[in-house]
Amino acid sequence: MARARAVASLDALPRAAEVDRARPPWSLPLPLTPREGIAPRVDLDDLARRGRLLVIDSVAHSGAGHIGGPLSAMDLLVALFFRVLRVRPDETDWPERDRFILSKGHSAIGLYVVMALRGYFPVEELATFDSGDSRLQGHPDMTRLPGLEASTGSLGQGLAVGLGIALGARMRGLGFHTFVMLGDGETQEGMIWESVMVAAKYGLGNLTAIVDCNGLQQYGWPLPPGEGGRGDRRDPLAGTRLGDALQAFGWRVLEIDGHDSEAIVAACEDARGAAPGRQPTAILATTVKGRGVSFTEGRFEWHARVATADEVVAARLELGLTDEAGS
Ligand SMILES: Cc1ncc(C[n+]2csc(CCOP(=O)(O)OP(=O)(O)O)c2C)c(N)n1
Repeated sequence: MARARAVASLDALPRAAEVDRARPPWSLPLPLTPREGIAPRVDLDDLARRGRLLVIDSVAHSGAGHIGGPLSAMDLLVALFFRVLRVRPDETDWPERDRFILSKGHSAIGLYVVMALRGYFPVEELATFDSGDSRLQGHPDMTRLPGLEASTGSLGQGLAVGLGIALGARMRGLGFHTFVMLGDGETQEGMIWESVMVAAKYGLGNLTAIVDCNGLQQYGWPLPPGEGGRGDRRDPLAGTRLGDALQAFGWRVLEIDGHDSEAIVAACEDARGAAPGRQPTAILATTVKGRGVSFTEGRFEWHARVATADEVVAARLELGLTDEAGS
């Protein structure tokens, strides 16, 4: 990916590697005792607010990256890593761990932020995001960062990887669950539907797809038909009912508010509990692209914009992460 030009005022940013290391705004009730599998009770909404600021901050620090998708997915990622996934951040090759694949790999910074908060690596390492020698590449690279189950970024591929893992688990008699997160725009990729068919054919109840349904893609769909200032921006999914299509292929479908932490946890546990029924589950999570900050919400321009210094400060204020204790 071409690196965006750093703005002149970037030096004024509260950088993870400098200012924030002295007084982390994301200070948590650590340690999170990772070997318990599920993290002890913490406020998921509070974590998500911290996560959103870290996304904006890390992208501003690196000068390139995505904002809209990571922010729409943040509540899903936090709920998964803190309540749903049975993982051991200090033992990433634990054979019985649940598998999570971020098929919409451009939202990598959202995943890294949550992994850092969960204890996979130091939060300070987020300051290396997207630099050449970093473990935290712009798109997930499983050869660099332990804890990633797949390298993604070319949309459409993650569900195929997940179904292979789920099928392998079945054949080896392992009881873990595989979760794959997709973008709603990503479901336009044909390979998704090949995977949907195969997962149903083999009755992979141990596979769950979570679709981040934020209704926008890279260039939004802000123009009515015929007004194509930058190609044809009409929504090619308009009129397609994703849930009906998945059900027709033999999947269970759950529809939830993707910003409601309890609903997310309940749907994921429902999917896990339904595994013996041999029907894969799709969780269609309605979200808002850029969720959490007024000037990024619902704006396709923030798909991959870099915040200015003023915008970082404004986001911090809106997210309520400004007081003395940094809480
Ligand atoms: C095969 C492929 N085509 C195009 C892209 C470029 N691209 C990156 S993100 C994106 C939009 C994805 O939209 P969606 O899946 O809805 O993700 P979200 O809105 O959650 O960011 C596109 C077209 C890509 N990464 N891979």
